[in-house]
Amino acid sequence: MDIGAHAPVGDSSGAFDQVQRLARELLVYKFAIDELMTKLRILSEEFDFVHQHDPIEHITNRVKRPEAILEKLRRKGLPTDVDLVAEHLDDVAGVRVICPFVSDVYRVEAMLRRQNDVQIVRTKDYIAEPKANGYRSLHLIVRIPVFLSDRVEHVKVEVQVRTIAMDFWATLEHKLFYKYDDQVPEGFADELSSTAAMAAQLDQRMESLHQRVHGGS
Ligand code: 0O2
Repeated sequence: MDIGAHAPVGDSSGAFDQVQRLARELLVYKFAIDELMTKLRILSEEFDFVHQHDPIEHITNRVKRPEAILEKLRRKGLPTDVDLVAEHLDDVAGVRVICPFVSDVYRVEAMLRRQNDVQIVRTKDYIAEPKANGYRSLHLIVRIPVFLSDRVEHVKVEVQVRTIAMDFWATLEHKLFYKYDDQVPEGFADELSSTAAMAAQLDQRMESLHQRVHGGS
């Protein structure tokens, strides 16, 4: 089914079928998010119980809107067939994990890696290697099994793990510059990367205070 195509005028049942199919496709991503959220909540609560330190501050999630899926497929020059969405897009399902300290970001990654039913498909470490504009975060593409009434689907989820400082910067950068569509005016770019460096320094200092208070945990 091409989600970019419009059903012929008067073909209301065809259009209904298309919407139903797309809705069912997107439902599977919601289930994958639900499973991952449960896993992360368990890790958060159990680690806190054992070590008196919660490595997760909060978690948000979203399933990409159909219009945003279409827009991204078109922008990348990819087919807008609903059956190919899973093949072409890694971020239809997204989970964002906000951690207090940088060490917690890697702790969460390590705990996810230890789960047998979580396959890590790809890792992008923008903390070790920040983007040119200063963006920092750890991105994981994971695949998890979702058990449906008649089959098992292995669904991809993009997990962004970052500190409060990284999230503060990324959220404000997005608010300030989204309208420039990657063409940020020249003076702004330097100012922006210097604020990112300040956020990174804040993370380092907080990490060192954390190590003094909590040691290795
Ligand atoms: P949204 O609304 O957050 O989903 P992709 O563009 O995903 O096909 P790419 O370039 O490999 O492939 O993705 P990458 O670099 O892993 O980053 C994708 C997501 O990371 C973005 O999703 C943002 O959420 C976040 N991100 C990446 N770079 C920046 C940045 O410079 N600033 C901010 N604020 N966020 C960033 P989307 O799809 O852009 O949007």
